[in-house]
Amino acid sequence: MRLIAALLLTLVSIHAEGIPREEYRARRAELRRSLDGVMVLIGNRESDDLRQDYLQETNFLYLTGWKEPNAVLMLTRDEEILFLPPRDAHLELFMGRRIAPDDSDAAQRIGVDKVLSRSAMESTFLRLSATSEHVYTLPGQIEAEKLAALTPLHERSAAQPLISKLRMMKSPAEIELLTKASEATVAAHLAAWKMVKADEYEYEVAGAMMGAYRAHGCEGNAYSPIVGSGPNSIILHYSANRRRMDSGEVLLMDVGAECGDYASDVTRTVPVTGKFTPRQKEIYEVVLGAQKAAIAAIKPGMKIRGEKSLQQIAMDYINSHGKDLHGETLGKYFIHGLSHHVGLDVHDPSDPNATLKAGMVITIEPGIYIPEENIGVRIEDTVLVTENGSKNLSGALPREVSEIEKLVAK
Ligand SMILES: [Mn+2]
Repeated sequence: MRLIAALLLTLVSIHAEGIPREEYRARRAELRRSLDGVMVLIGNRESDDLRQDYLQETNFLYLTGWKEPNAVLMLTRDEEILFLPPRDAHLELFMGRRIAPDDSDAAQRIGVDKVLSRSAMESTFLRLSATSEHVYTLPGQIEAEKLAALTPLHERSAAQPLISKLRMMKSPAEIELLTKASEATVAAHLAAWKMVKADEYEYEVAGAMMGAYRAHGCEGNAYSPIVGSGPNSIILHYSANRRRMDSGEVLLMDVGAECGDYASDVTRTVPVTGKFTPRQKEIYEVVLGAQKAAIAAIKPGMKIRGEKSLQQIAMDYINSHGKDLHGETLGKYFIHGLSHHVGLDVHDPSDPNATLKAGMVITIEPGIYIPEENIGVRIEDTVLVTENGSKNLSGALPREVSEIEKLVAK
């Protein structure tokens, strides 16, 4: 009995910890139904850069869950074949044992229909492409281009729109991981706020945040942490994090955890000394108002950008609240997009013209950056679109001025 209970517990936790293998198969099955030809997807190679961990190409990861280098996937309506490099005993001394194409149980262990050696790629591609006239590839994948060049008369089609269409709609297992990543990110921001003070370096704050979400069971960063104080708060993708913070400045933290390969993307802007100046507070309230207006407008059918979109709602709010030092409206300081999809990638691929549907996960991140005043404020949450509106996955992290001033160390 006890053994069965332990086994059940393991099964449950496997499910809670990641994407079940059947889901990868279902994703491929759905994609394959939309194909009229051969899709060739190239997994990432090993990086020579020792500062970089191996990262699988995320479309490849989405469809296979396979995280080892130099794999290739071919899909048609009728077949799915994963190509792996042959066993390399010398390499395995350095990298550990890997599944190889001549392992009899390779396909079963990976969960795909068929595994072949990379040496069979050309002949298999020619066989698969003989029965149709389309080859689907991702941009910039040279190995796929070389294969496609073997069938010069075939029509070339883009793989990304077909995969993005699936990736935009999150499954319950994906939503669970995105929620976990967001909760760990909330904990990281709260941990950082407790230690923020003048004369500290930005990287100390970044380090505390990275430690906090790892302590919450998330394996790493969804992107390079952006911790920018004072003049750095106005630089959108500042990630050097080398400056010493001063009192009287704002500190912008755009930091998100990755959990089971899924990202969270959360930004808060706090006063270094625990109290905003009146002007900082003024700008902050405009950004917060814009964010609330946009989040309140999220529902299925809404658009992210364009006419009558979430972007428009945020921009209208910013342009109708507050002024710069010259009496002009603030919209010109909101210089980036309000929203993007979040998933395996922090900027998850999406169809820019798609309307929102329940099950999509997006950010809402208005910002105002005024170089002349060294004030940059961005407030960003990761939000699930629901049938009736939305659920803010990082909503447990306070946004109100009074709450932030209470929580940031004096
Ligand atoms: Mn973002």
